[in-house]
Amino acid sequence: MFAARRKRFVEAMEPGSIAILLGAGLATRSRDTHYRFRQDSDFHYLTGFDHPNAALVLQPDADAAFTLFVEPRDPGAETWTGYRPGVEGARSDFGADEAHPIDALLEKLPALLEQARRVYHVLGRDPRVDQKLIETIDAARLRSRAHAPPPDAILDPRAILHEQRLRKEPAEIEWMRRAVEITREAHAAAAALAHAGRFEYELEAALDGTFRRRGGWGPAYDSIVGGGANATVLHYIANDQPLRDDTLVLIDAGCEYAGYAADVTRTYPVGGRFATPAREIYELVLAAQEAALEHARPGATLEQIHDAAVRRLIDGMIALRLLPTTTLDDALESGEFRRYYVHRTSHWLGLDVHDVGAYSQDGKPRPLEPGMVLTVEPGLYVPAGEERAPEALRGIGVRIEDDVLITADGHENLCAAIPKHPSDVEALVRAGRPA
Ligand SMILES: [Mn+2]
Repeated sequence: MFAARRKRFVEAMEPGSIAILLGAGLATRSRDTHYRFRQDSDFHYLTGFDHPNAALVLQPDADAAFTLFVEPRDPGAETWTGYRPGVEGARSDFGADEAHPIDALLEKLPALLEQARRVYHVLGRDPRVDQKLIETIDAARLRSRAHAPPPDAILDPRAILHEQRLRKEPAEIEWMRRAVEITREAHAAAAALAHAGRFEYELEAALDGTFRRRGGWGPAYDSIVGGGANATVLHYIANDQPLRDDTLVLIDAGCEYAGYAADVTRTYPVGGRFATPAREIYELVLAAQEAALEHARPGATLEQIHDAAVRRLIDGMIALRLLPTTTLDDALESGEFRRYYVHRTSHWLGLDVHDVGAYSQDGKPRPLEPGMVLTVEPGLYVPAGEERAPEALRGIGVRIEDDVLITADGHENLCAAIPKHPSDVEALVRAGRPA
């Protein structure tokens, strides 16, 4: 699978070029402790090599078409931090034609660049590599009368790679299904705890527990568990407040499985019964999501999906007296709906939760194609201090988010098994006991 991806990548490179990509290092959490290692998504995509401080070189025209630079075996270090494949493992287990210790990268760069016409490299990741690259190209330019001409451009490999990653392979779709299935169970476990007196972190713990118990990496992004007005704070991750009766709790949480993210939001009524007016807002957001999902098909655009959601939301905002206008056109023109719906409706989903891939082509929204995976996540948030809103609506936030695979004739909602209709989410909460 990784070899096939490298082959497709290399086929899109310009003739006579070389690609040099760096893997991720360890990130410091505090003093001498690190965050758990996660490989750079592009590096993982091309190699499956999930160990820190590696680099890859692709030279389609050379004998060694695929070279890995890795941390060498080191029994002393491995006692502390665990197994490393080392140079030998890079060849035997990861298919490298050649492998070297990562410390040799800088010194080998000049020889690698000798025959290259173009260099694919992401600048700004490691200043030492950037510096060496520029020095080498400069030195070659001075010698170019006697030698082959130096590379005349440094190109961004992501232009190729991210188009590739945008269209998911069958295996990737299976991992995403698995990530969503674990997320379904996690949401059910958290929803069962959505009772007055419970703390937001108790729900988060249920999410985390399910993600890990079922073999996921953990949350694909910091889980949002926002009770009451915390639901109106879009990236609320403190998750340290108690839940109160007659409020909602918004949970935006997805499992990462085999590197792939699920990204799912549900909004649950604390205690298991939607009160008015929270129910009206909930039903409005659900209707907006259904309207948006109708446009999730080949040839349509994220712009059309967003537009369908916005129009339905505006209808509801007018009915709820959230807007001073009474017509859709006025509301669209004034943009005042953005007071309550500040984000877009969709983003790509894959190895990264906000996955890579261009959103437009030639300055226009790009048409959807089979194999693309995206979220559809309308919401409505009335800030607690928004004095222009009817008082009863202040502090209510709702979002409903599904993950969708574009198919040949429409879409498959990967989250179809995660309840979202009002009576079904009420039942999920009531399946648990009050605190
Ligand atoms: Mn999302």
